[in-house]
Amino acid sequence: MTETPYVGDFLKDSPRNWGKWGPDDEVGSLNYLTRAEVLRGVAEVRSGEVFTLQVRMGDPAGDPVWPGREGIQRSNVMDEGFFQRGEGVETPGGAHYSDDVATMYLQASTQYDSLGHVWYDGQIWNGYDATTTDGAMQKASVLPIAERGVVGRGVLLDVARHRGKAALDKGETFTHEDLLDVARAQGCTIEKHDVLVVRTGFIGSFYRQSAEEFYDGFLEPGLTYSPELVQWFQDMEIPNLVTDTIANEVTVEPSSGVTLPLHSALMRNLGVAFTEIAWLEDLAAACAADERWTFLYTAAPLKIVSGTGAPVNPVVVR
Ligand code: UVW
Repeated sequence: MTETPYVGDFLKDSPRNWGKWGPDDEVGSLNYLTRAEVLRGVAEVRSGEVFTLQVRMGDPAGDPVWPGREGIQRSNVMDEGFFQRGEGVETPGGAHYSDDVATMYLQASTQYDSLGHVWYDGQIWNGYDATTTDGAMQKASVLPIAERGVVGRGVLLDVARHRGKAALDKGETFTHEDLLDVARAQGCTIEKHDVLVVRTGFIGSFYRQSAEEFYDGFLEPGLTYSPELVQWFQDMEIPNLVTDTIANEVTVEPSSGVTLPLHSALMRNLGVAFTEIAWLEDLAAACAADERWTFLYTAAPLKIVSGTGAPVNPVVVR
């Protein structure tokens, strides 16, 4: 049996955008989303329909998360019961109020990863030293992405629908060539600087089965690494990859056995922003109904100082 290569060796010739936007850059390929790109996105709006792409947080059915993480834990710390028991602090005028406290993994809902979220060889995005992650991310945290915001032309590529499935199977892969085939079949084009919104149906399937079934032999479907795919992202100057899977790519790259190599090749090396666990079922149904697959994509994760990532509720207008 051949040994799984070290990711640094596996990606040794992979392109990098470090320094392209200066030595202090923390938002990477989002720099491609200039004002002209915002207007290109706005020009896609036709019907005024609005779609929100976040999954529910704290759903009684459970929240889809990477194994080892858990969904948000939310509890009331103030409600009418407190006031009825005389434990609430009455205020002049007598209005009552509720309060919640929540703890969560920042990657435990629809989220933006920070560009420094994954690394190898002791360096994160733009060449910052990996020790800048110690204790709190001093570089390439989610904050600069949150403060910038993400607005551009989005294109939905519905791989599941193209393959005639409600959801792709565990471990099922596709490439950038497949994305181009999907676009052709949908009658749309992927343009330079588009936000790629890729549907596998996998997060939708979470809500149709038990957690045991969903996590059994956990192996998400998704894009799979090849040097050609990475070069295509580089040539197309893709700013943002959005998918309805927990980690945006097939869990284990089948030919090498490397776990999540696109996190390193695209996020760490090219600075592509990753949006994961997106809810795409409603948007996909609308796109299929009138065969319009492009739209205005907008998003801004929460402004969490030093966050490794942050929840987000992207808004699409079509
Ligand atoms: C991991 O870091 C494992 O995945 P994600 O990008 O979903 O946070």
